[in-house]
Amino acid sequence: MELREVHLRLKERFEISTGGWDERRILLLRMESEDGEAWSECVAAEAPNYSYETPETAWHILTDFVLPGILGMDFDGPEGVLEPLSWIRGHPMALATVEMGAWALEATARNVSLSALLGGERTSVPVGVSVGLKPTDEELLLEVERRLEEGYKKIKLKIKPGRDLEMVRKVRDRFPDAPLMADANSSYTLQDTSSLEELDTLGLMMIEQPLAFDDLREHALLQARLDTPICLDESIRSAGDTELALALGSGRIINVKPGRVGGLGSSKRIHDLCAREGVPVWCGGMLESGVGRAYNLALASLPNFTMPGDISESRRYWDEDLVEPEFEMDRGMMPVPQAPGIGVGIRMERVERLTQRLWVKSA
Ligand code: OSB
Ligand code: MG
Repeated sequence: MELREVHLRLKERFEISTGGWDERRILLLRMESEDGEAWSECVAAEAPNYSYETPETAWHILTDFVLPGILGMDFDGPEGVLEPLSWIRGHPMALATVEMGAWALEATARNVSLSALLGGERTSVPVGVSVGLKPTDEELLLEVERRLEEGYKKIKLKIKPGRDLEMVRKVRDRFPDAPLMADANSSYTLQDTSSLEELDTLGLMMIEQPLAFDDLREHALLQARLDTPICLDESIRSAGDTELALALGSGRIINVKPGRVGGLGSSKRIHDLCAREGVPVWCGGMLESGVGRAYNLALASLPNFTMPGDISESRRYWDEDLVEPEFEMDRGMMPVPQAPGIGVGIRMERVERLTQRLWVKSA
């Protein structure tokens, strides 16, 4: 096992209601077994502004507990790696790093793509782009125009109190038929219901996580007041949370991020549950490098991922990605890697050059 921290500069600053990113601190895990090797990515954000995990907490949990807890052991299948770790409370992004890598190892061993192993049914998927908060509306309009020209099938606008109604209305007026949605990253409370009722009139596909990151009850009260579907992101950490959210009516769409929900097995359970309930899901993103993106695309090839994911092209994030080939879309459709395992190669010399720390342990 080899865990490393790689620093990768974003082409442009990305800002959401709770903070911003200029650079990613990405943890990359390489696991080797008798079946081959697999690379996976930890998606924890640099600051605890999305969830409580950060690269620092994930490094600690991975190197002190998770990796030593499974090193040298035999497993029947990918999800088996979580069993000896089931005593660990929380830290889904750290745990997902090994669980996802185990799926890739299994795919490599069976000589199939990760998509095929997961039960994916499509070789390309519709994708969208998440557009961060901009200093001015003019800059936002320019970026939305550019992204629509590039062919993205969903434009997600980040919003926060004070950068919402007027801003979104300008975008809607300029692009009357565009597939627009808004993501608040938990920056409103029920006190803001009247502003959110105004957003409700702007023809948005959905409003993502308007209320608290750990809430389901208030989202249900808000959803009852809105025609626009609420999409839950931060509030959903498991299939259990999803069942509760659907029972309460907290939202009508689920954003699935494998890191947030503890891995691909958990993601599949959420997918299957939502498919049974007739609730659409889509795959969210955490500004991953190409390594994480390969996993997201494999997951998004499952049949109930009916809405475009936040899975943008490599060049939307980086001057140069960590994988080859880089991810490129064709008229809003992104090819799902079909080669065995995650289906993309690691640019090793670039990864080595960007590595800030390395932890290595063998059985
Ligand atoms: O809320 O979906 C979010 C990025 C970091 C943290 C939270 C979110 C996001 C995004 C970016 O929206 C999606 C992407 O392009 O990876
Ligand atoms: Mg979100």
